[in-house]
Amino acid sequence: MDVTNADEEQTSCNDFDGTLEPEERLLQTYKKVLWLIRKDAFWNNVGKAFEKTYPGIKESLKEQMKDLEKRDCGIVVAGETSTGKSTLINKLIGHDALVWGTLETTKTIYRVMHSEKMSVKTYRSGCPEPTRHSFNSVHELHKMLRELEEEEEEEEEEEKEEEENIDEEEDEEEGTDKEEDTKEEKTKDNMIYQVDVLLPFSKIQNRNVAIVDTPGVGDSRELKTKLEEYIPKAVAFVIVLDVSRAGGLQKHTVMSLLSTIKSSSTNMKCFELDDILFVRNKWDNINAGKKQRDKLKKKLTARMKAEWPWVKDSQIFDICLIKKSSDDLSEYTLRYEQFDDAIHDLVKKKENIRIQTHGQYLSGVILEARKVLSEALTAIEKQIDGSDTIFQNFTEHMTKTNQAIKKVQNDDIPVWFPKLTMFQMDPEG
Ligand SMILES: Nc1nc2c(ncn2[C@@H]2O[C@H](COP(=O)(O)OP(=O)(O)OP(=O)(O)O)[C@@H](O)[C@H]2O)c(=O)[nH]1
Ligand SMILES: [Mg+2]
Repeated sequence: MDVTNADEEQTSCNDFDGTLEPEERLLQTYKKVLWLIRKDAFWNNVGKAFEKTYPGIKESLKEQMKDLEKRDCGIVVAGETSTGKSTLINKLIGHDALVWGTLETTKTIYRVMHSEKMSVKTYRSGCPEPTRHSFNSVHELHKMLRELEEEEEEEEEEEKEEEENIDEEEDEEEGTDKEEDTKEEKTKDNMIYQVDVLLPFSKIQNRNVAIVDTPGVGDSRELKTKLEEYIPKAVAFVIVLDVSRAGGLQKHTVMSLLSTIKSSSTNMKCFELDDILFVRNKWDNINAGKKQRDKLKKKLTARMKAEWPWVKDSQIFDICLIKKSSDDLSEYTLRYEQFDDAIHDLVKKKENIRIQTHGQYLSGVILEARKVLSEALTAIEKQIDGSDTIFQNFTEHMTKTNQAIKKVQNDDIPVWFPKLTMFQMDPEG
């Protein structure tokens, strides 16, 4: 899936697409560095020395490239079903855009991004291009999202019925399998696997970080799969808990979520555990005085830390998204404001994170390549055979590389990129 091809129109959502250009250039740089490292002239001479600092470099470079290819910079909002994920995102973006409600389950991945113009892009399996719809008001946009959710619900029900029919028919006779397979494929072929929601955010006017609403973890295996498939693309998480349900922790759901995140994290180069925020929502449902609530808070925090020792107090936010006017819940309003600030900081931190992370990694690799080559070149200079053109070519490239890297060393990270492309080596050269 490539968001770049989504449309030709000049809108600010293209600002999001605009980040692809440097990413593509970075990918080319990766390919060229890999080409250089694989070359016999490099590998046979300095491969061992290089692997002292970068063990398994060839594999690592391929893994890094895969990570860069994910492109998404998503802050994923996840948790058990009906904990308030969609309500939370609506509050963050200042619009009643996403579908929420006790009976309104989010059924797919929604990437919410800032754009001056309002639009929705739907991605269906089997369709190479997303379909784009433009809107003049949030109300219209919300109405369309509601229709999409209803469509998904109908499909889900149809599939369930089909599954039941298949089970019954399988019992009765064999041989109709092919017909049923095509039916099932047809439904899956057209399935919405992702929706982009573009609209102006009141505060988070960031162009390439998406806040991602996900299906709640509950009974549906299919919805859980949609979430799990998206997890490796995430750069941060907000885990939403309902304090009034299942002991306030939904331990099993969160445990399974965190273990999926952990097992994916070796291949998530732009994510660290500090980038997980926990939101404990629905304090209004705890029918108790302040003292008892505080006691419960402490207990929940202690249980969380016992399960996940890396969790810090600053990562936990006790909030209340909906409250009756009679309740004194001002401390939750204050904590929500702190959460709002934390999200803004996270968005800032994650802006252009793939380019920054991979740029720094590549700079390090190239720097090391320069170092080991300089050392090796000095050591064997006298042995160079004048007729060995490949080696001469190679040393020329490396001299250029050395000069360019020197320049990079003297610059700040934000301006390193154009310089990096200067010393890309031509694989044909
Ligand atoms: N009492 C109370 N209800 C809340 C609070 N926050 C959200 N809700 C309600 O919880 C219900 C579920 O909210 P959603 O935002 O749809 O929850 P969700 O996590 O997105 O649900 P799924 O998409 O089904 O996983 C809605 O009826 C909200 O109004 C809160 O702080 N207190
Ligand atoms: Mg939802």
